[in-house]
Amino acid sequence: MQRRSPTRRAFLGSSALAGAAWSACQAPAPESTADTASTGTLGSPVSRYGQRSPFENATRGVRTTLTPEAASSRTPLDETYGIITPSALHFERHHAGVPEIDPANHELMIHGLVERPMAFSLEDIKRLPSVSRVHFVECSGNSGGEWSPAGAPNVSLSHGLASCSEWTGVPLRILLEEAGVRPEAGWILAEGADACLMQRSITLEKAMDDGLVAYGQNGEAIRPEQGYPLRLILPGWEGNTNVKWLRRIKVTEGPQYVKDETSKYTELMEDGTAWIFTFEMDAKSVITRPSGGHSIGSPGFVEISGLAWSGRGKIARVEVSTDGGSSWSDAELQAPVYSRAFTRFRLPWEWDGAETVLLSRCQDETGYVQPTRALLIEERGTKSAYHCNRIKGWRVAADGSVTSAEV
Ligand SMILES: Nc1nc2c(c(=O)[nH]1)N[C@H]1C(S)=C(S)[C@@H](COP(=O)(O)O)O[C@H]1N2
Ligand SMILES: [Mo]
Repeated sequence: MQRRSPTRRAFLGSSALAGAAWSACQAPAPESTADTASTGTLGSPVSRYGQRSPFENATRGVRTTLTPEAASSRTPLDETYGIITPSALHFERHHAGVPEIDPANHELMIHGLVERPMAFSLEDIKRLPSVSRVHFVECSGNSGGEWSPAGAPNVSLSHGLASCSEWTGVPLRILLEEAGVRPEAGWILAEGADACLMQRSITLEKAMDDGLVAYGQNGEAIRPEQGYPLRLILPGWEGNTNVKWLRRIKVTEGPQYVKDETSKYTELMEDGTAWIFTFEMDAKSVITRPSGGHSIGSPGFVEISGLAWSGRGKIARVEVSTDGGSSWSDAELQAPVYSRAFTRFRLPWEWDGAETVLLSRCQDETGYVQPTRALLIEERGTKSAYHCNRIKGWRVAADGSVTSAEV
């Protein structure tokens, strides 16, 4: 019988690196018969809607805050590959639960400082020119625990309020132009159809630049948790402004100072003043494998892999340190690198079995470099809960176990 796995020789020949990888493994696989159980038996028939393998069990980490409805769930970033978050694992943040909306009864109203107030049905919106773009959504409260020296123990808890999808929809500019924005307009107010009528003020400049009214996520309709049937995507801007279940846009002269931009989502400074409308997410990176809770096993080859993203454009560079910050190496960035999207970075590593700390540091195309915790505190003090983007460290112990490092 023909073996389907590559022989040791073929594997070694493929590249020097693969050779190193292979030498870390114990021994070539025996002539396995593990696959014969399925080869002699007919498999399952076709299905209408696919499911993952019953052997896969990655789940969102669920944390109930005030009530089950006002809660968040986190993406297990260490259990996703590439740059796209599977829709079923996209993090969730709801202030009043997930409404069930029949698209046949849903409309998006555009009114206020416009020539022609309009109401768009889903059908109307889907007739208009569409675009698909890959963008992350990140809650500005993501990594809030990283203000403390050690931070959260695993990457789901430290960075899991961020996910990345391919969003399809109509540029908001097209809808606003249909309605005819009046010259005195400077902002818009976006409102969701959930029980709390989530609202945020957004600059007209951003709305016209790259705002997207999305109905598609990763090739199918947006999931209810992500705002079905319509959500606002404001690439790179804090998650809260990406209003889900979008039902109304009011064009206004100035911002409205609604509750979610005054009582929350502001940054308290040391002198007691607060920053408001801190929209852009600063560049951030984190090593997802290996990360807290993992065990590397025996010394030898380990690929270090992680994610980097910036609300200001493309990721230009990611450096990784495998010695607690004494030296840094450039990680390889997976192409294509999209603007305001997750960027996958990888670095081959030969672990010698000694205790060490792994770090990643990214830079975006504006030249901005991800800060250390000390630098971030120097700039912003310790009173703000949101927008923490400091460098994260993972300690690898001599037994191969990985925990969060104080950096
Ligand atoms: N209508 C509405 N939009 C909303 C929210 C909400 O509760 N209601 N939560 C916001 C917050 S705080 C975040 S971080 C993102 C989360 O998007 P996701 O649940 O698709 O990950 O949606 C934003 N849009
Ligand atoms: Mo959020």
